[in-house]
Amino acid sequence: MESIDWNSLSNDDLYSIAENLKKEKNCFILAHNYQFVEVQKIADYVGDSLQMAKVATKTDAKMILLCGIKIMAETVKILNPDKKVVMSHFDADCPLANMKSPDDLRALRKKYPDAEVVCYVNSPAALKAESTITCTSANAVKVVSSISKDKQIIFVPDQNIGAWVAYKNNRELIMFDSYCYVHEQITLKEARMMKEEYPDYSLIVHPECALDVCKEADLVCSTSQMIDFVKDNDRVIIGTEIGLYYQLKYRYPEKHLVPLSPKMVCDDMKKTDLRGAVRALAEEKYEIIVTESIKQKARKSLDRMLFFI
Ligand code: CIZ
Ligand code: SF4
Repeated sequence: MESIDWNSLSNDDLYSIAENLKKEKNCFILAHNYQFVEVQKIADYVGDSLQMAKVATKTDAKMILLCGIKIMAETVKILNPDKKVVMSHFDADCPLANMKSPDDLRALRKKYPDAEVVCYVNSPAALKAESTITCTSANAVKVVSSISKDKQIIFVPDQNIGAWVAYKNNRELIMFDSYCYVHEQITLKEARMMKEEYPDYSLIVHPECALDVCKEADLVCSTSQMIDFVKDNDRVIIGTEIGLYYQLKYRYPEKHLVPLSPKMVCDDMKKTDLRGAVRALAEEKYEIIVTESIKQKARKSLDRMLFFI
């Protein structure tokens, strides 16, 4: 592979190199819902972070290439400790996940020593290791409602999902002020303007959007739940990172879909392109390593959630 001139290859060349390398290396490729469609085309499975981690436990491939961001690859590694997990890009990660450190969470736990700590899956393994249970955007409301009313709850790291969960469960949560810049930038005014422009469309949004935008939506859900919704419905405004809109347009070209805003682009999710993904597969450079003690503690928090669903 050393002598490949990567810049000279067409997409067709890259697709065929990827097919050969997958077989040669016994590698299973996962791509997140927000990835470019071209990258999703080389994947054996496309989904949200939890779906990817779970599917990875079912393959007997020796190696997994994750096209997405580092924290998702860590979750895959924790649930698949015996497999080599490789990332598609050396520094694609989630700014929301890294706004606060495990030390910040330890300080909060000190202040509220009896609180349960619920950690949204978009977080580094070291933060999950400091929590009692993990949740995803698909089950956050349910996970929190399973916790006894007399318990205080620390919910990290995303304050917008936290606000949505608090609103749905009618209870207070102790939170960080971390947020996802891709989703939080959407204002209520913009959401209302789209509804006015497309009055017969459903508005579906991700709970990383601000609470007032979520309240305006017909459905607040994860990306996998958005895909299920579009399968059964037409005329939908897609309120999440733009990659999901492109994936849905590709899968359902006949449907009437519009993005809530073309501004909803995650720079880190877009660091991986087809060339980079195939090169990462060839070179296996960006292996994910999680230390043993963090792996064990984070696994407990993840297992509690998996048992739950
Ligand atoms: O959990 C994921 O994959 C994310 C970040 C989005 C979603 O809700 O599916
Ligand atoms: Fe993180 Fe937001 Fe990008 Fe998702 S869209 S990876 S939450 S910054």
